Amino acid sequence: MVLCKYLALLATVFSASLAQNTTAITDALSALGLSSFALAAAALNGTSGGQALLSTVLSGGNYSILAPNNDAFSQASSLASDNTLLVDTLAYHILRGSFSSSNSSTFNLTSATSPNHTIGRSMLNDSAYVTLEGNASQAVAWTIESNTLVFLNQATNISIVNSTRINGTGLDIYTIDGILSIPPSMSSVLANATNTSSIAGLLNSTMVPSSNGTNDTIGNILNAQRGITLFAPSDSAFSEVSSSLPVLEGNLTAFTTVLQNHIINGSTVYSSEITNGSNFTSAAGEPLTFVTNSSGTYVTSGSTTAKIIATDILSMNGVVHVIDNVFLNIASDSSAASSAYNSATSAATKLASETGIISATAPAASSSSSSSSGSGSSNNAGVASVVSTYFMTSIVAIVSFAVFGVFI
Ligand SMILES: *[C@@H]1O[C@H](CO)[C@@H](O)[C@H](O)[C@H]1NC(C)=O
Ligand SMILES: *[C@@H]1O[C@H](CO)[C@@H](O)[C@H](O)[C@H]1NC(C)=O
Ligand SMILES: *[C@@H]1O[C@H](CO)[C@@H](O)[C@H](O)[C@H]1NC(C)=O
Ligand SMILES: *[C@@H]1O[C@H](CO)[C@@H](O)[C@H](O)[C@H]1NC(C)=O
Ligand SMILES: *[C@@H]1O[C@H](CO)[C@@H](O)[C@H](O)[C@H]1NC(C)=O
Ligand SMILES: *[C@@H]1O[C@H](CO)[C@@H](O)[C@H](O)[C@H]1NC(C)=O
Ligand SMILES: *[C@@H]1O[C@H](CO)[C@@H](O)[C@H](O)[C@H]1NC(C)=O
Ligand SMILES: *[C@@H]1O[C@H](CO)[C@@H](O)[C@H](O)[C@H]1NC(C)=O
Ligand SMILES: *[C@@H]1O[C@H](CO)[C@@H](O)[C@H](O)[C@H]1NC(C)=O
Ligand SMILES: *[C@@H]1O[C@H](CO)[C@@H](O)[C@H](O)[C@H]1NC(C)=O
Ligand SMILES: *[C@@H]1O[C@H](CO)[C@@H](O)[C@H](O)[C@H]1NC(C)=O
Ligand SMILES: CC(=O)N[C@H]1CO[C@H](CO)[C@@H](O)[C@@H]1O
Repeated sequence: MVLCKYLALLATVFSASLAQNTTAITDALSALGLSSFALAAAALNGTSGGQALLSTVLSGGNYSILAPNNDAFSQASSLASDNTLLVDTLAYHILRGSFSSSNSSTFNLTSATSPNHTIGRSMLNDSAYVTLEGNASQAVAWTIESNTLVFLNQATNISIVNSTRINGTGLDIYTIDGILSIPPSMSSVLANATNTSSIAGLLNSTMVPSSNGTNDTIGNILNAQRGITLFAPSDSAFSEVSSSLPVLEGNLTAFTTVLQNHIINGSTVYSSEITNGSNFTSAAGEPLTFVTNSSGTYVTSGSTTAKIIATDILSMNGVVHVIDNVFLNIASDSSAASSAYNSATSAATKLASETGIISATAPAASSSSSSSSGSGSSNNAGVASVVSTYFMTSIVAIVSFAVFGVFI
């Protein structure tokens, strides 16, 4: 019935490679009881984007399909009325690559050696929903909690409830018990995540001149960047420095530099890419160094070390990690910032073809820095004079330079 219609459709519209093993696919989908998923996939035929997605996935290569079960679909009324959202949502449910090393049925989307969080890349690359660096497609993050695989950043727990490999194809199908939501903009992620309402409010209420000469919130300016890793101080971290904040906010230059020292510009660095001893360059051009030990992972900027207390909060244009301290670091190095941004941008071209688990060994973010490591105070003095020159001549230039960290 539904399945047969779906398969007939695929056979006529799409490449022969699927038709080759129609029987196996029919068996797999019906054995998994995925009639709603089959119906949704069939609806992809209605748009050119959907046809492109299906023909890519079905014409060869390894993909892992996270197929919501019928109960999950029955609760997703908004999908039915919006074809673009349907295509993009289904694209977010298809991971690039195979995550299972054996042909046998398993619920595991990862190997035992994976880091706590496992990150894979989906097929979602519509710029209406994802603006990562290098046109990378959006990531999906999951973890194992009490022997159950759970997807992160979802309003409710979504788990894998069954899986199968379709013989004769590169396709693994994992049945999941919910529909994954696509990561929203960084400002809405911050407004919604646990412990990040202070920074959300601060970014939303601080107006700065944007590159086109109009005033805009820092939140909107950050949302417009491609590839941002934000180390977001928690609400309690902000309350501990509350006496410094008004002073800082009164000086846009200092405020912007402090904020930049919480950001890696041009690179979306997931927790799996942060290893003991890794060293990235902040958007202010200063080192962000990482230490992992039995009590957790820590990040240092200037003289302040913070513990990373939540990771891999995905956004449309990057990722947020929550930290338990504010880096009140006004040091900056513009040439180190541009050089790090430039090398991140060139490394990012590889991301579009990335498959499998995203980890530190994958071709991902790299950092480079030509920063001289002089003492804090002499560095600050040099930066301060550069900053005040800019500040006097053109606040528009300094702030947009400062926020983007790349344009000079
Ligand atoms: C899991 O999938 C297999 C086929 O791969 C099927 O035989 C079995 O009934 C499914 N179990 C559930 C609980 O859906
Ligand atoms: C699927 O798309 C093809 C090509 O656009 C069209 O010929 C066919 O009628 C469509 N089928 C359905 C069921 O919409
Ligand atoms: C692993 O990730 C889960 C979900 O984010 C978190 O609750 C747990 O504390 C993490 N465990 C470790 C050891 O980091
Ligand atoms: C915010 O979180 C709530 C509960 O976790 C969820 O229902 C809602 O959809 C989220 N809103 C956004 C904009 O992500
Ligand atoms: C897939 O092939 C393997 C061996 O290649 C076989 O053991 C397994 O039963 C097949 N699965 C299905 C669903 O036919
Ligand atoms: C199709 O799948 C069956 C098992 O389901 C397998 O025996 C057969 O080799 C597959 N055919 C092709 C052409 O790969
Ligand atoms: C930003 O502030 C405006 C008005 O102050 C408010 O309406 C909006 O909800 C805020 N947005 C976020 C993401 O906090
Ligand atoms: C931007 O804000 C500044 C400071 O509040 C103000 O002087 C300026 O007129 C504003 N510019 C625009 C284009 O609104
Ligand atoms: C200026 O840039 C901001 C992004 O920072 C954007 O929201 C705004 O619409 C732009 N304004 C004009 C007039 O282009
Ligand atoms: C703003 O902060 C910078 C350091 O980042 C400092 O050099 C400058 O003097 C401050 N400006 C004012 C008006 O206090
Ligand atoms: C990080 O890189 C910077 C710039 O290359 C260097 O000065 C600093 O010593 C490095 N820190 C660590 C802990 O490796
Ligand atoms: C069903 C299954 O194979 N579960 C395994 C998934 O991986 C975790 C961690 O490696 C194991 O503990 C489960 O037994």
